[in-house]
Amino acid sequence: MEQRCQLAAKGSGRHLIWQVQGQRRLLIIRIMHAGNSQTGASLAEGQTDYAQVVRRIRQCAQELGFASIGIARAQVATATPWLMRWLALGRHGEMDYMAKHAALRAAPELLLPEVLSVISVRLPYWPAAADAQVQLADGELAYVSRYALGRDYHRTVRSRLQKLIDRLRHEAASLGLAAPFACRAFSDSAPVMETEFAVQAGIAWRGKHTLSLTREGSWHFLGEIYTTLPLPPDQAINDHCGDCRRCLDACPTAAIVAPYEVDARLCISYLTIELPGAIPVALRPLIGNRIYGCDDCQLCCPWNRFARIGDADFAVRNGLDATPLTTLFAWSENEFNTRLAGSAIRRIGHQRWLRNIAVALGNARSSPAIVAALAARQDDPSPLLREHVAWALAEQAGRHREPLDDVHGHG
Ligand code: B12
Ligand code: SF4
Ligand code: SF4
Repeated sequence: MEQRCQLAAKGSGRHLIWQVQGQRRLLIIRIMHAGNSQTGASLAEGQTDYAQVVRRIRQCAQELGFASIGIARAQVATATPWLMRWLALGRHGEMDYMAKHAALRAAPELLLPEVLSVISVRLPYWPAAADAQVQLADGELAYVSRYALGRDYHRTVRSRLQKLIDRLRHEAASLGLAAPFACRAFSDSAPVMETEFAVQAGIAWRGKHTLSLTREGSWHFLGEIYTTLPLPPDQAINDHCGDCRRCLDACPTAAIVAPYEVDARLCISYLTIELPGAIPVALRPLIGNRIYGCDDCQLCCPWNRFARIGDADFAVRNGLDATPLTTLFAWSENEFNTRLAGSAIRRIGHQRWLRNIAVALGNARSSPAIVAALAARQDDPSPLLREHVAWALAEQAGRHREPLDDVHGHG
């Protein structure tokens, strides 16, 4: 999808820039009208009451399970220099799509010509799962980040946003809007500055871990609708991180290099999900039993004490919250694909899945069952997996010797 968007952007050229400048002037006029309708100023005959449109879709968003909805202007000028700096520092690692599509991220009108407003929503996902801290402390169990225990969110969020668009069309028409307008729905599916829009739309503030955060915590997905409608924008809310820096201190790999700055190359989420090749050896021991993503910077956040159970679509499937590493390591490719159908985990493929579990097995307490599980895959056709298995077996062997070394040392 991101590639298609890029082609469209290339073809547009100078004409587009001229068009965008013209649209900006129009935008100011149209948003002034929308502002009037929000403050209750009377509407000229035939004018659409956009504030009323928003009130009506807020109700619909709630019915669709979204915890909040807000409106932002389709402008990201203040955030763009930070994105460019992050890219220039190489903090995106091998996520080439972040660099390749930076221009689309920085110019929403390249994804939807004449876009004026962004409807930003959040959908809570915290599942009723086994205790995360207990699981993290038990090296023989796999830890899968909470967002991936259930159904793949990309499809869920976007299909609900599509329903919201249908409702938006219905409400706009019933309030007298005759002119056609365009909409596009996204949820981590295109180069969109999702957190930036959530912040501008007042549905969250940005936590020091860079994620969007609310008084009900951060266990939510973000989604957006770009629209050419001039909807009245909401106000941003205050940041409530204060002096807290728990997320920076809790991060196992020190990937939050400064407040509001994550170096993805160090982040366990990147290492276990995005990185296609070998996981850097120095970082492997810090990964523990986290085989898909990481939640530590959220588990420690005081605001997440107020989180409630999220949407039913994200309820735990396949017992992924309490399965031994050795069980998951034994899954064949066919089992992986069948059991994880409809899960975001399936996107990384069987080989990366096994690579991650091999690292976790290497980090686990020494046990004959773990050594046997690793040995069963030491001749795997994949050189990537073979190398990780060899590393894990060496770690296991080293750990097995440790107590004896201690006895000799102190004896
Ligand atoms: C790339 C990406 C990643 C990368 C990089 C993460 C990152 N922090 O940049 C990796 C793979 C590491 C990752 C991990 C995770 N991700 Co992610 N990710 C994205 C993605 C696709 C783009 C984010 C992005 O643009 N990063 C680029 C950098 C430059 O942006 P940024 O850090 O937000 O920086 C901004 C500000 O911090 C500010 N800024 C920068 N420096 C400074 C300095 C100062 C002083 C100030 C004031 C501001 C400032 O300017 C920047 C530009 O706006 C978004 C979806 C999307 N399209 O937006 C999901 C998204 C952010 N991820 C999401 C999730 C759930 C996660 C994980 C929790 C998954 C997991 N459990 O493993 C982890 C959390 C790790 C973390 N602490 O960020 C959700 C977050 C939901 C939420 N509650 O906010 C999103 C929104 C997807 C979605 N639709 O729900 N992710
Ligand atoms: S997801 Fe984990 S590794 Fe990444 S920033 Fe948060 S705590 Fe650090
Ligand atoms: S742990 Fe503290 S600093 Fe980090 S996001 Fe939560 S409140 Fe903000």
